[in-house]
Amino acid sequence: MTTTETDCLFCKISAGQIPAQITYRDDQVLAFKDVGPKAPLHELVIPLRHIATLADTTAEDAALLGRLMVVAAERARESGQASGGFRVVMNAGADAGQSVHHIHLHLLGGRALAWPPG
Ligand code: DGP
Repeated sequence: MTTTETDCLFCKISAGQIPAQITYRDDQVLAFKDVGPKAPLHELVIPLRHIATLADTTAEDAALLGRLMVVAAERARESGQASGGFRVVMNAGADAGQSVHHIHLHLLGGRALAWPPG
């Protein structure tokens, strides 16, 4: 089931109301290129269902969260840009720098990635 929030940027992207470079879509998950890429490969993987932050998830969301990871891995493979490795990260809340309040995995690759992130 998909739910959308009127003011949510990523709900608007999933509804086609705001353009994005879509790389993957199924009945629950969407992936698209980040508008300000921080690596040669930088895509966002989101659920179609609006969930504001990872802190709002419960055990009922486990399968959906797993699907986000599986899609990220598929995109890493299919992109051809992550043979040396890749990273998936989800910012949750203000201190982590979450700026769009619809959960999303960042898929980053195509260059060596420093650790730890800032
Ligand atoms: P975060 O800071 O973790 O909430 O990441 C939000 C990401 O969303 C950030 O890397 C930039 C990206 N972003 C923001 N607005 C847009 C947009 O309109 N289109 C696309 N494709 N990405 C966006």
